[in-house]
Amino acid sequence: MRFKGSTIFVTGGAGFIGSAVVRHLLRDTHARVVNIDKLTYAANLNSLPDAVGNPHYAFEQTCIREGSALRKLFDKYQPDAVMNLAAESHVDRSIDGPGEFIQTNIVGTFMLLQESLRHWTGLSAEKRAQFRFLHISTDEVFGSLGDEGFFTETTAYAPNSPYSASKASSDHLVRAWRETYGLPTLVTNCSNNYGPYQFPEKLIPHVIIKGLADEPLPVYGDGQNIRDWLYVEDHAKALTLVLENGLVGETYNVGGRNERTNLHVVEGICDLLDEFSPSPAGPRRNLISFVADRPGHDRRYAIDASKVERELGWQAQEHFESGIEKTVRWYLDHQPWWREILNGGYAAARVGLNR
Ligand code: NAD
Ligand code: TDX
Repeated sequence: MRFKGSTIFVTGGAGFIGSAVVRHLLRDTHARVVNIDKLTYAANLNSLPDAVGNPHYAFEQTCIREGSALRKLFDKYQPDAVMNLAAESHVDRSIDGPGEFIQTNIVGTFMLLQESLRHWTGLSAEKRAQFRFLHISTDEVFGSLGDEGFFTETTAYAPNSPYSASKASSDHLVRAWRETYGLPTLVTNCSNNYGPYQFPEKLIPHVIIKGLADEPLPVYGDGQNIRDWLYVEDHAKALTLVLENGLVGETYNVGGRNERTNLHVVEGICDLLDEFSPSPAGPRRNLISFVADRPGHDRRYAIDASKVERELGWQAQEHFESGIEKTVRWYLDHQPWWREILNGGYAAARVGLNR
């Protein structure tokens, strides 16, 4: 009876990973889920088709930077756990406009910690012992790897982008609130997620949508940067396991053991599109276009996920080849979901060149 009688706050539950977490909690556990989301450009309540009307689900349009609004939610729902996924998440946007990243990722996490602490301090001893604050972070806080090696939980922080620096900062706040005030916190750092309902600014959905339209497919730099891909539903399961069985004060790296160069990923999507939806304009690989590199572009990320595998029994179910096929099919089968984003004014233009 997982999470029976528990109320879980999921911040950023209308985003890509947050919505996968909400769907997983509602489908596979008994938790009552409160989705706290400001509804920025990246949010989409259509990513939660089965949540509306579910008696275990509530939605609150609230910004995590607003302490008094958060306080009302803690008082109203009396949560047993907080999963913090609300963030500005796109590296390229952080290059052009770091301010929102500082405000939401750092100040917002600070506000959420403060209100969680206030709530936690007022709980009974038994409830205090059970309460958890799980902060969801990224492997980008560790910086960039060379050809060898992996990020582990003890790798030193060395963030290179405004986005990753803001996430690193929030991770440190979470740690400090445990060490100093005793708030029962945990942190996860994961690699690049992909799968259904991802906003089309990110590499994989961007290339699928541009490829379907027979438009140029932008590959930054030489295309040899490596990312370690994690299917979003595997990630959601890992997060609930960490919430359930993780040790307070620990950090867990989550990754799918799927390192691929960006060029390999883009070529693979081209071939799948050609197979599922051939174009009279010819093979999609002809659309690949090498463009100016991202400033401060990290070369390689790779996660050593052995701690979460060994200690919590988690294992990624999806291999990249199966996950990318599912993902391409999903975008083909769910065109209204992303066409609404394009019709709503998202231009899918290049950003983040610091011009
Ligand atoms: P996303 O951009 O798809 O969604 C973020 C959500 O947070 C949106 O629904 C948005 O409305 C909400 N939000 C933003 N600012 C808010 C605020 N001030 N108050 C309340 N809600 C706010 O992001 P994602 O890809 O789902 O990422 C979720 C988390 O996971 C982030 O913390 C991100 O740093 C982390 N992460 C993401 C990846 C990835 O590959 N996508 C990898 C590692 C870590
Ligand atoms: O059009 C593109 N062409 C391209 O070559 C885009 C959008 C990206 N890229 C490259 C840049 C990266 O090397 O592809 C790689 C992936 O880019 P993104 O999808 O922007 O992801 P990344 O910068 O790696 O960050 C992602 O993973 C870690 C998430 O956006 C972060 O929120 C997460 O923390």
